[in-house]
Amino acid sequence: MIDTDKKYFNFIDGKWCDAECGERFENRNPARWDEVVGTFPKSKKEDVDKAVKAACKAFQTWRLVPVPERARLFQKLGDLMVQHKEEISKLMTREMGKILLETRGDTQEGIDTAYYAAGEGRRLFGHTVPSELPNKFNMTVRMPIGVAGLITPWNFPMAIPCWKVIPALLCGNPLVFKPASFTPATATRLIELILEAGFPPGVINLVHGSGTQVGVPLVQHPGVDLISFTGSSAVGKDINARAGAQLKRVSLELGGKNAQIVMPDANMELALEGVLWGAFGTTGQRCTATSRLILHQEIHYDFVDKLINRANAIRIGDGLDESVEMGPCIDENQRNTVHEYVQIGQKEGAELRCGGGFYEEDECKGGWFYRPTIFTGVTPEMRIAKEEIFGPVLSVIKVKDLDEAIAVHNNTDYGLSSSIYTQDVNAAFKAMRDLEAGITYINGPTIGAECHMPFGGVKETGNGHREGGWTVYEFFSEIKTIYVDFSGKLQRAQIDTGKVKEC
Ligand code: UN1
Repeated sequence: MIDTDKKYFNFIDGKWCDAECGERFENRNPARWDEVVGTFPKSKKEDVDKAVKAACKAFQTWRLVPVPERARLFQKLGDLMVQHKEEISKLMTREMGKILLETRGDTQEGIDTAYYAAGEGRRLFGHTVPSELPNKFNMTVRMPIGVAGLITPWNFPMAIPCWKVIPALLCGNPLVFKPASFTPATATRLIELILEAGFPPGVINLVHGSGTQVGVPLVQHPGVDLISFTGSSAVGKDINARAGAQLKRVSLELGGKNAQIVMPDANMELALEGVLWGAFGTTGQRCTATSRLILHQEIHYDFVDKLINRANAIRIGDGLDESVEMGPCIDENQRNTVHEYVQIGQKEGAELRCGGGFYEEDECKGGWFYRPTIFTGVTPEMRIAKEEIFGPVLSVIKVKDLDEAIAVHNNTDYGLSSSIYTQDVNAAFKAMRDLEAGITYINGPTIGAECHMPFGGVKETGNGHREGGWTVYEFFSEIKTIYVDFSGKLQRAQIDTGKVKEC
């Protein structure tokens, strides 16, 4: 039995609670808009203040817990997530629409991140470095920073919160977590499992609500020491300006306009499967989605022909039905944005080859479905070739050789993920070097990052930090440099040096 219209709460200072104002907002299923998944506290600045105060208090004890002890709790969390994987994934499909196959992958990415942290807690290495003076010892250690403000998007409701919550806590930072208001139920399940795993309640504070009412006060709160945000470049710039005014450490994971290049020597079936998965997986609503296909002119005609046939055959519907291949857009606004871009593409002179409209057949009338859409004849200057659409729309650009493919690829403000299909090792290495992106796939689609590898982009995709892998632990900890002088006398660096006696 599906539990609809459930009442969810904030979690502040160890207690489940409503917003101070008592107001609530609804979360609905984008595949069946009349289904309310739950109601959530419509929090405001006063709730953020309470949460930050609780996190500041918790910092004083949490920072002193040995890192391997913190890590042990992540082993338990991973086990609990494995146990609840199916239930979490179904809830996620209901609240944001992507198909069950993908929400299971999303939950798995959270599980992998928890187990990775369980091991990382026994590393969190510093350096020992020789001193230039005798009887002196130099080293660096990694210290917690303070209260972490975490703001996450709706397209990966479990994986992305885990990418932030888990390393923040492992490094000793209590947190205030504001999940996207489209996916607050999955976020709440994560917090419930974290508590069940045995984390001390004060270190985790969950505040539901909008970007303006909760996100902005969180970013601006002087008690918050670092911010990690994933979302649009426009919001990222605003956060950076606000947090930068207080010199906070900020990690921004922003938009993308990712492309797959296909060369004539590529394995065509593989390239075809790759672009279908990259462009229409998650209904194109990934920051890593393939929204441009850069095709060599020699294969353009045949490739496009096959691609259109396959795109037209994609089964659209409610993601809970295992036979469905593509779910809805997140809401009506997003579907309208997608459609506006399709109209822009047509006005710009691109050729609409498939899709291009709402999908409202049979059982899909009550949801925000859009047909897989492909444009050919796209030129690099068109808006559909440059702007992030966040929907199932693919722009195909024809090129004459590898140099042009790379130039076209780089002709965007973004630089997250990139891909090339080729059997030519020279072309592959040239692409690895010259594609302006934080991630390059050879013979794989632009989506599919693994949790133990650095994740992030260049240009307007971010501000240089990386999530995932060992690199995210660098963001969530501060390096402290320590000198221990056991000579018993004043030794002056740079001055009392150069006195090596004969041995
Ligand atoms: C995102 O789109 O915001 O590589 C993250 C991928 C996923 C993560 C995507 N593992 O597509």
